[in-house]
Amino acid sequence: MATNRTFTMIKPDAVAAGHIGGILEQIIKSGFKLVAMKYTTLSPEKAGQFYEVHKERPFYGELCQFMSSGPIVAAILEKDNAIEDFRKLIGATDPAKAEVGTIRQKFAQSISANAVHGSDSDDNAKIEGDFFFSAFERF
Ligand code: RTP
Ligand code: MG
Repeated sequence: MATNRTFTMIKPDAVAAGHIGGILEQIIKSGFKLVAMKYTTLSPEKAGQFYEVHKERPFYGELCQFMSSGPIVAAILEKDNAIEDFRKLIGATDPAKAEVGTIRQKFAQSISANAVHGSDSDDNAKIEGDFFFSAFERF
Protein backbone atom coordinates (compact mmCIF):
# COMPACT_ATOMS: atom_id res chain seq x y z
CA MET A 1 0.00 0.00 0.00
CA ALA A 2 1.37 3.44 -0.92
CA THR A 3 1.91 5.79 2.01
CA ASN A 4 2.37 9.56 2.00
CA ARG A 5 5.70 9.69 3.81
CA THR A 6 9.35 9.72 2.84
CA PHE A 7 12.64 9.99 4.71
CA THR A 8 15.47 12.39 3.90
CA MET A 9 18.92 13.38 5.10
CA ILE A 10 20.77 16.59 4.35
CA LYS A 11 24.23 15.10 3.84
CA PRO A 12 27.51 16.33 5.41
CA ASP A 13 28.62 18.27 2.30
CA ALA A 14 25.46 20.40 2.23
CA VAL A 15 25.47 20.95 6.01
CA ALA A 16 29.14 22.04 5.88
CA ALA A 17 28.44 24.38 2.97
CA GLY A 18 25.68 26.17 4.93
CA HIS A 19 22.76 24.86 2.87
CA ILE A 20 20.48 23.50 5.65
CA GLY A 21 18.24 26.57 5.49
CA GLY A 22 18.07 26.74 1.68
CA ILE A 23 17.30 23.05 1.31
CA LEU A 24 14.63 22.99 4.05
CA GLU A 25 13.03 26.08 2.54
CA GLN A 26 12.76 24.43 -0.88
CA ILE A 27 11.39 21.21 0.66
CA ILE A 28 8.71 23.03 2.67
CA LYS A 29 7.78 25.39 -0.20
CA SER A 30 7.30 22.28 -2.36
CA GLY A 31 4.50 21.14 -0.07
CA PHE A 32 6.23 18.69 2.28
CA LYS A 33 5.32 18.82 5.97
CA LEU A 34 7.86 17.96 8.67
CA VAL A 35 6.83 14.91 10.70
CA ALA A 36 10.19 14.52 12.50
CA MET A 37 13.61 16.15 12.31
CA LYS A 38 17.01 15.96 14.02
CA TYR A 39 20.56 17.34 13.68
CA THR A 40 22.92 14.46 14.39
CA THR A 41 25.91 12.44 13.18
CA LEU A 42 26.27 8.90 11.87
CA SER A 43 29.22 6.85 13.12
CA PRO A 44 30.91 4.77 10.37
CA GLU A 45 29.15 1.69 11.85
CA LYS A 46 25.73 3.37 11.78
CA ALA A 47 26.32 4.62 8.22
CA GLY A 48 27.27 1.06 7.26
CA GLN A 49 24.01 -0.24 8.73
CA PHE A 50 21.93 2.47 7.06
CA TYR A 51 23.44 1.75 3.62
CA GLU A 52 23.62 -2.04 4.08
CA VAL A 53 21.67 -2.55 0.80
CA HIS A 54 24.66 -1.07 -1.05
CA LYS A 55 27.33 -3.17 0.68
CA GLU A 56 28.34 -5.03 -2.49
CA ARG A 57 28.61 -1.81 -4.53
CA PRO A 58 32.13 -0.43 -5.24
CA PHE A 59 31.32 2.92 -3.62
CA TYR A 60 30.08 1.47 -0.29
CA GLY A 61 33.27 2.20 1.72
CA GLU A 62 33.55 5.74 0.38
CA LEU A 63 29.82 6.32 0.98
CA CYS A 64 29.97 5.22 4.64
CA GLN A 65 33.10 7.27 5.26
CA PHE A 66 31.53 10.35 3.66
CA MET A 67 28.21 9.99 5.50
CA SER A 68 30.02 9.86 8.85
CA SER A 69 32.37 12.78 8.06
CA GLY A 70 30.21 15.47 9.70
CA PRO A 71 26.75 16.35 10.98
CA ILE A 72 23.61 15.62 9.00
CA VAL A 73 19.94 16.57 9.26
CA ALA A 74 17.54 13.60 9.22
CA ALA A 75 13.81 14.10 8.66
CA ILE A 76 10.53 12.34 7.94
CA LEU A 77 8.39 14.26 5.44
CA GLU A 78 4.71 14.03 4.54
CA LYS A 79 2.95 14.83 1.26
CA ASP A 80 0.68 13.01 -1.19
CA ASN A 81 2.83 10.84 -3.45
CA ALA A 82 5.81 11.64 -1.17
CA ILE A 83 8.39 9.15 -2.48
CA GLU A 84 8.06 10.02 -6.16
CA ASP A 85 7.55 13.77 -5.67
CA PHE A 86 10.56 14.03 -3.34
CA ARG A 87 12.86 12.15 -5.73
CA LYS A 88 11.71 14.51 -8.49
CA LEU A 89 12.46 17.49 -6.23
CA ILE A 90 16.01 16.33 -5.41
CA GLY A 91 16.95 15.33 -8.99
CA ALA A 92 19.34 12.70 -10.37
CA THR A 93 21.98 11.04 -8.13
CA ASP A 94 24.72 12.75 -10.16
CA PRO A 95 24.18 16.53 -9.83
CA ALA A 96 25.70 17.04 -13.29
CA LYS A 97 22.67 15.15 -14.66
CA ALA A 98 20.08 16.69 -12.31
CA GLU A 99 17.41 18.93 -13.84
CA VAL A 100 17.76 22.69 -13.37
CA GLY A 101 16.07 23.88 -10.18
CA THR A 102 16.34 20.54 -8.37
CA ILE A 103 17.99 20.44 -4.95
CA ARG A 104 20.97 18.42 -6.15
CA GLN A 105 21.49 20.68 -9.18
CA LYS A 106 21.51 23.73 -6.88
CA PHE A 107 23.31 22.44 -3.79
CA ALA A 108 25.31 19.27 -4.57
CA GLN A 109 28.99 19.02 -5.45
CA SER A 110 29.44 15.52 -6.93
CA ILE A 111 27.85 12.06 -7.22
CA SER A 112 29.20 11.18 -3.75
CA ALA A 113 28.73 14.56 -2.09
CA ASN A 114 25.22 14.95 -3.47
CA ALA A 115 23.56 17.06 -0.75
CA VAL A 116 20.48 14.97 0.07
CA HIS A 117 19.08 11.48 0.42
CA GLY A 118 15.55 10.48 -0.53
CA SER A 119 13.94 7.08 0.14
CA ASP A 120 13.30 4.98 -2.96
CA SER A 121 10.17 3.09 -1.80
CA ASP A 122 7.44 3.13 0.85
CA ASP A 123 9.01 0.13 2.60
CA ASN A 124 12.43 1.78 2.73
CA ALA A 125 10.94 5.10 3.91
CA LYS A 126 9.48 3.27 6.92
CA ILE A 127 12.71 1.34 7.63
CA GLU A 128 14.84 4.50 7.31
CA GLY A 129 12.50 6.66 9.43
CA ASP A 130 12.44 3.97 12.14
CA PHE A 131 16.27 3.88 12.04
CA PHE A 132 16.42 7.49 13.29
CA PHE A 133 13.17 8.26 15.13
CA SER A 134 11.16 6.81 17.99
CA ALA A 135 7.36 7.19 18.17
CA PHE A 136 7.78 10.12 20.61
CA GLU A 137 9.83 12.10 18.10
CA ARG A 138 7.12 12.25 15.41
CA PHE A 139 4.32 14.78 15.03
P1 RTP B 1 20.17 8.36 -2.06
O1 RTP B 1 19.91 6.92 -1.71
O2 RTP B 1 21.30 8.99 -1.26
O3 RTP B 1 18.93 9.21 -2.06
O4 RTP B 1 20.70 8.44 -3.57
P2 RTP B 1 20.13 7.68 -4.84
O5 RTP B 1 18.94 6.83 -4.47
O6 RTP B 1 19.94 8.72 -5.89
O7 RTP B 1 21.36 6.76 -5.23
P3 RTP B 1 21.73 5.29 -4.74
O8 RTP B 1 21.95 4.45 -5.94
O9 RTP B 1 20.75 4.82 -3.70
O10 RTP B 1 23.15 5.50 -4.07
C1 RTP B 1 23.26 5.92 -2.72
C2 RTP B 1 24.33 6.99 -2.63
O11 RTP B 1 25.59 6.43 -2.90
C3 RTP B 1 26.43 7.40 -3.51
N1 RTP B 1 26.89 6.93 -4.79
N2 RTP B 1 28.13 7.08 -5.18
N3 RTP B 1 30.53 7.02 -6.64
C4 RTP B 1 29.42 6.52 -7.19
O12 RTP B 1 29.40 6.04 -8.30
C5 RTP B 1 28.21 6.55 -6.40
N4 RTP B 1 27.03 6.07 -6.78
C6 RTP B 1 26.19 6.33 -5.75
C7 RTP B 1 25.61 8.66 -3.70
O13 RTP B 1 25.88 9.53 -2.61
C8 RTP B 1 24.19 8.14 -3.63
O14 RTP B 1 23.34 9.16 -3.22
MG1 MG C 1 18.99 5.44 -2.86
